[in-house]
Amino acid sequence: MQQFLQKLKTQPMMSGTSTGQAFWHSSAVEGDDSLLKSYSPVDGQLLAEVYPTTAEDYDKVVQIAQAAFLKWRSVPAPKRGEIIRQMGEQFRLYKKDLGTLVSYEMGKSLQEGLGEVQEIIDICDFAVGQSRQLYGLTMHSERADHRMYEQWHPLGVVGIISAFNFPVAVWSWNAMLAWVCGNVCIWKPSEKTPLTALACQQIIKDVLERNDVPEGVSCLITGGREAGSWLTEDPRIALVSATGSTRMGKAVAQTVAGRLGRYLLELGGNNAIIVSQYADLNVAIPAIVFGAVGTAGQRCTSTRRLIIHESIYEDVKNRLVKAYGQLRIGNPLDEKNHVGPLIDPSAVAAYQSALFQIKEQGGRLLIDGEMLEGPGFESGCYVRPAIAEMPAQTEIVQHETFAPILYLLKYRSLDEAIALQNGVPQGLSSAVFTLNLREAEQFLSAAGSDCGIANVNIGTSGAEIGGAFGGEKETGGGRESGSDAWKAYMRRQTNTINYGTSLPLAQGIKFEI
Ligand code: UN1
Repeated sequence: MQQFLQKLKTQPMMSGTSTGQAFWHSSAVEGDDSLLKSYSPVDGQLLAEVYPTTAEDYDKVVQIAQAAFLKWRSVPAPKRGEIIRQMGEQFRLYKKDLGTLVSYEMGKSLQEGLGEVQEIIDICDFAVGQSRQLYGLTMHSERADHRMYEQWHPLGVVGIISAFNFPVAVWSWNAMLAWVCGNVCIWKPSEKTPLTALACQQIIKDVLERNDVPEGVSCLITGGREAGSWLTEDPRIALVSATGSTRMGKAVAQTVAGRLGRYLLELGGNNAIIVSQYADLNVAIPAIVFGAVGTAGQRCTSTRRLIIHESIYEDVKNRLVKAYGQLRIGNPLDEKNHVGPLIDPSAVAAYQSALFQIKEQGGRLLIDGEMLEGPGFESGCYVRPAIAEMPAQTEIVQHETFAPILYLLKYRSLDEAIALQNGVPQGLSSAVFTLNLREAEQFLSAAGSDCGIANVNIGTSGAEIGGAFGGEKETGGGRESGSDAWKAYMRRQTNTINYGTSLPLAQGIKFEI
């Protein structure tokens, strides 16, 4: 990885122009204290200082992106797909380097860092196939000698605002599909993980250059909330795809809707697993533990609530406490460890505040969380995953705390369990563990889970890229990644063609002149 970081460092950052085809941009000067600092939560090291994009630079980026769009939209979609195929090859080549950097900059386990790069590779493969399947329907016209069909055209400039927890995969879901659809992209990564974003641009740069892709098809701007608002306020940005908190998503939605632009939101989750008396606990327990402590509870899909049938409640509880006792917390680059750090000290403070509120709201901590100190934990970002028994879905349970806290609740009937599962403002992912067909089908029916993702005998996290990813209610309603999510990056056009010698009007209207 050292070599890889070195390569990133030597990449020139020019002012007022681009760095080759992959465009990342800045005009900040040496010694500028507005530099974005990327600290690793693994060991507290300052990894890099990144120039933030200025408002002037942003404007130039958009102009270059707009010019690129005029060319890129006319490249045949399968040819665009071929370029994405080559990007997939590049990510295969750099999987270990990028996965390690993701793990080091963000703090997730190395396995999960590698898994994240695998998601990029998978969506590249998916997008290649998609490039030959941007299908529209044909319709039978009610008029003689007429043909009707629909086609899908690109939107233009797509803004992608991504979050720290999946610093590269979520960008790739958006960018790869947006590109095969003929759009150009401006990516604003989280200010907490700028280095992995720069790495992605560097990785695809060769492919863009080799294929003479117009400069500006892949743009990157760096900065905090202000840089995000440039995208949301700008009528030149046809679609803003944003991943992050519900609070951020509401602001994005209001601003973009105010200019009647399009938005695609992937916001908070508060994901529950129902553990039925018919569950195979040998399958359920590892799924629960991975869902709750994987990525230190910082996935949108992390398991936060466990709704357990009263007859097996004690058994499940005891097994979980035992499993948590075996968790190894520490440097995520050491493959022996299961749980790495939280992203930064403010995330630790939010976790500590949640633990306090749990006690205040009548909860009982079965495994008391705490911030870990001592050798190996110097960054101040490591915490012990906690389990809390709750008397009800109190205020803190309704809230998405981005940390490894698992709430236990008891139920008697499946109806009651489903009501609890649905009884929160968020609607991303959900699961039931049961071997009972009736229960499984009820959970998946219209009267079952209200989430965008509903699984049976699989946990809430770790979705494959082939399905549409996203959720309902405060999760924002957007769908990314697989299935027909590509449609969000295109505009539909209905075409009616008259190949006859007369002009019949629709609805049989007579109009003689
Ligand atoms: C996210 O947390 O924003 O399903 C994305 C999962 C991953 C993606 C999570 N494939 O857990």
